[in-house]
Amino acid sequence: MFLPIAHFDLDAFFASVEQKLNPRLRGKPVMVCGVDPQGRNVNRGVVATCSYEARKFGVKSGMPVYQARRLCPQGIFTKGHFEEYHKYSSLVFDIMYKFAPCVLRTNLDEGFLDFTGCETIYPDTKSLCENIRQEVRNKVGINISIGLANSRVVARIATKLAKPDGIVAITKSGEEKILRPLAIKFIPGIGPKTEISLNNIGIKTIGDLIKNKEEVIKKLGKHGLNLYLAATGQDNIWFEDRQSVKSIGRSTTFSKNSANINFILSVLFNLCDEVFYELFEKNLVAKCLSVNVRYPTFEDKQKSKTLDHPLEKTTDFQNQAQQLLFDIWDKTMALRLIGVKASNLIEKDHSTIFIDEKAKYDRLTKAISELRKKHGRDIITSAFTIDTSSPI
Ligand code: TTP
Ligand code: MG
Repeated sequence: MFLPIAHFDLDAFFASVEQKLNPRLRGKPVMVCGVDPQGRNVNRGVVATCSYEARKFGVKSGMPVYQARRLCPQGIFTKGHFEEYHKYSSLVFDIMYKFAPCVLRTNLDEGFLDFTGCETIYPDTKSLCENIRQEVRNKVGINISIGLANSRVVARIATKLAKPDGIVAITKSGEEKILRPLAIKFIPGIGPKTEISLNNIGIKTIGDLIKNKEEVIKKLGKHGLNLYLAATGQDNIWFEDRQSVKSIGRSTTFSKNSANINFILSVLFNLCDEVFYELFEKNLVAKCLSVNVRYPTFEDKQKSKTLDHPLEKTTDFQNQAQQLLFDIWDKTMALRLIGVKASNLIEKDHSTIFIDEKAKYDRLTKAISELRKKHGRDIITSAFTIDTSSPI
């Protein structure tokens, strides 16, 4: 069966990584706490995620830890491991890059594969995705669910139906039969408030929403139209490559506190490189750059700079970030975390491509970006960014 779009999402991602790292946690209800969705340490008393064994007790992401303890007193509560989640995420994405011509990473544990135009090489994307699942299971050791369809929105709904550890394919003709009876909360973009307000006017299923198109649009305006498009299997604004992003940032908590300037700069340059290429991919440029650090005492410092002109080269980006870092760090005190963020984002002005030097650099950036999409991020890196593993 050929369906062009696949969506994948790792099962209970942070908890699965913890179970993989620590065999004693396998098969047990595990709650991961004290991290945000990017795996960064946070002081919040909520469960970031929990294993499927814990979900049987009613524990959910975002639930206060005390409530989770009450529901599942025998559960194992563990803190998160940021570097490991990033490492496992890269392992999974490397497999995706190997199989798919176009990979869109939407989250650490989630993304889309686009096989449009690949009918000849991949006449059966469902068996291909079964192979991908197998490879992730064998090489990475965690479970993954995949949804296949003709559009991103339906593929994403299919993944929800496939969970845990499954695959679901929804063809165009199957859409009506499978989607219409589902509760409206299956539509991406419907939060609890919209769900209640639509339920209150008798709209409970996707089929109800389609039948009451005019009423939904009257009630919710443009949002209503987007929901209608999603309900009928058409990609709406949430599924276009996001242009409305407000900022793009990356940060790393070191495995050990470090004052080693070479190490710190290599991490900073690596983060800059990731942000730079993500901006490039989204056709955006930043008008503001910020760098933040965290000291072992958990004191945070941040410095931002509004830029006179967009930074068109990775090296300019890195130099600017280095200056900001040196404004907030005396090069001697140990650091615990470092981050970089590009904000005040605007669409790239293509007129600049007529300037020779810039055009040349853009072609280089594009070539590197394509290589990374195909073979993984590590296929080509700046020499400055290599030494990221030795904080001392
Ligand atoms: P999800 O993919 O939403 O959840 P999950 O992978 O834990 O479980 P599943 O996909 O099988 O339903 O999120 C990916 C990771 O992001 C998750 O493992 C932990 C983190 N996360 C949070 O820290 N807080 C949250 O509220 C959510 C939803 C996720
Ligand atoms: Mg997941």
